[in-house]
Amino acid sequence: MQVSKSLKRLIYWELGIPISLLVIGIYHGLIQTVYRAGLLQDVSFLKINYYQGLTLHGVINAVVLTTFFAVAFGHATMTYFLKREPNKKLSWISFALMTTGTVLAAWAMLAGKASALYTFYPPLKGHPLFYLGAALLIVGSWIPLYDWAKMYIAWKKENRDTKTPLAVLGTLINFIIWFVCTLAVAYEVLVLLLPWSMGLADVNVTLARTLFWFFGHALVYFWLLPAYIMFYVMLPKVAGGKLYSDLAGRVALFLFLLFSVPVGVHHQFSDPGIRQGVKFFHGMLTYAVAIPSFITAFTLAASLEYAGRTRGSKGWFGWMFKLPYLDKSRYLFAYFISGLILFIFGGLTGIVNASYSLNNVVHNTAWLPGHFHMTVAGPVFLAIIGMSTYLYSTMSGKKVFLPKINVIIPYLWMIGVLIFSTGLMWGGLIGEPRRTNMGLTYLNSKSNLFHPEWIPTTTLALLGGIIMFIAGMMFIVVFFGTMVRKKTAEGLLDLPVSEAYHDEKRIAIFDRFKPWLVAMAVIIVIAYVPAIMDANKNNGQSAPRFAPENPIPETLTK
Ligand code: HAS
Repeated sequence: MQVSKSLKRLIYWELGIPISLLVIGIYHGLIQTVYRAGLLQDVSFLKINYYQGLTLHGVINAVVLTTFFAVAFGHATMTYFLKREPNKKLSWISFALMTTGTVLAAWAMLAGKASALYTFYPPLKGHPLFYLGAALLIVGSWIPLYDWAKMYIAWKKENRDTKTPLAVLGTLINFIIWFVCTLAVAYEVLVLLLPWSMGLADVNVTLARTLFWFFGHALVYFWLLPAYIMFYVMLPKVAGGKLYSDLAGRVALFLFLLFSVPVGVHHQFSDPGIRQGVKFFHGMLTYAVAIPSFITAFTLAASLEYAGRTRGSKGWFGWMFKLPYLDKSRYLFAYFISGLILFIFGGLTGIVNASYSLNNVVHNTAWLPGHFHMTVAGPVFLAIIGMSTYLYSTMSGKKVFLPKINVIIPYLWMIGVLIFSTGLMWGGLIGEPRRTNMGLTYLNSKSNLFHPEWIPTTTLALLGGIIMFIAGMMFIVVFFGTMVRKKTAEGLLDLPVSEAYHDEKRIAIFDRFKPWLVAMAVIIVIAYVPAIMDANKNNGQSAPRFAPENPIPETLTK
């Protein structure tokens, strides 16, 4: 479909800004693996401190890129499926707020004044402008939901008995989850962290962490759902088949609405301030939030099997060999399938984390980044970069630069992540810590803390990191190479849309938000009221204080 120049420009900027920053984000990922393998034995490299680099890596890749992309992709899907464009003024205001927020936070991080990591909860403290930047990025990303809801209501009035398009349902559900979960982090930032970082008040660390994780786990589904929309709506089509069941997609999306938020305490199993019963309940709900992903795994596998059989496959597993893995004209398939293969392992390791007893073994070890690079740096990152190239190239009418390279990038990235995460998880199981500049100590043969058993694990992670870096840079070349090409066709917003193999008839409950929103609110209240009460009571005032740059309690250093 033809869309206005203003919308095109908006989407290009919303893709282009975070992808430019990605160069810094990816570079700092590589440098992390170099420090950890003991090849860098210093507190900083090229004047950027270890924790400063780690903060830049996490904030750019996991917060800025994902948020900008979700908004850009939301504009594309809502416009395409509802056949109307978002309000231009509001969309540009949202963009301006997000960009200002990013600039403020980037300044604070680059100036070394906010090495508080991407989770930015206390006791690590950042500059007030870092928190203000985070708040502006979030507020800016709220605006489109208001606008899209209006577009949806107008569409619904004209199409009362038509099923809501799956991509529209997914986008609205995703941004409702985002709105609800960011309320907690907005409160944390504005009421707790800003006054604390300006030296005006003390902070309740347990409460701040609890509010952060109210946001922090729902955040991972905010990252995931745009990829899920692509998998349900586009993957079967680009694979040459059909979506096995449309209803399965709807059920999965509504289950995410119910269970994405009330699970955050599974990040706090080791926090002494929160009682066992709350941890147990959040643990159970964490298993519940895995169900929509299991539904997705079976539905997508059935859809891919159908595609393989349509292409003439035989036997039980023959379909796997008939899919268009290296088809340059269907390069989105390569990005999607590589992400899905990684997610099999990312999902399974998530279930390990969710188990209270197993969590005691892996918490705060290198296992964790092993898990989350097979999720957020797996299906999420690959869907984001594949779709960014796709959206830019189709909307601008420019052919993809280096199409042969473009189709192998996701496989190279997948191999890199598999090696990298194996190194991290293996290390984690033998006690290797996460978020630690190991070049200074554990991987430094001159230190009395030297741990030679972590040499193979960190070397493996380094090897994976180098491969990921190469694949990441190849993507940057393809994306910006496409941008500078000449236009050869009319630029259109054109998304691949799958037909459903089972197109079940409309069921009212899966086309209405109200009952689900009420259920969502009830579960959140049950899960979080006791957690917040505990956090308020056990504020950890008597716990020793640490400054970010020094691992020794402040009381002992004064
Ligand atoms: Fe997680 C920590 C539990 C999913 C991201 N997670 C993290 C952190 C991040 C993260 C960033 O319970 C670290 C935060 C920090 O810095 O401290 N996670 C889970 C569970 C799931 C899960 C149960 N996580 C994700 C996703 C993420 C993500 C998605 C990003 C996008 N996670 C945890 C827990 C912790 C945690 C604890 C805290 C640990 C601690 O101690 O700190 C589930 O949602 C996973 C369900 C997924 C599946 C997989 C389905 C498979 C599919 C692929 C099918 C493949 C096909 C292809 C069809 C059940 C859909 C077949 C075709 C062929 C050709 C083979």
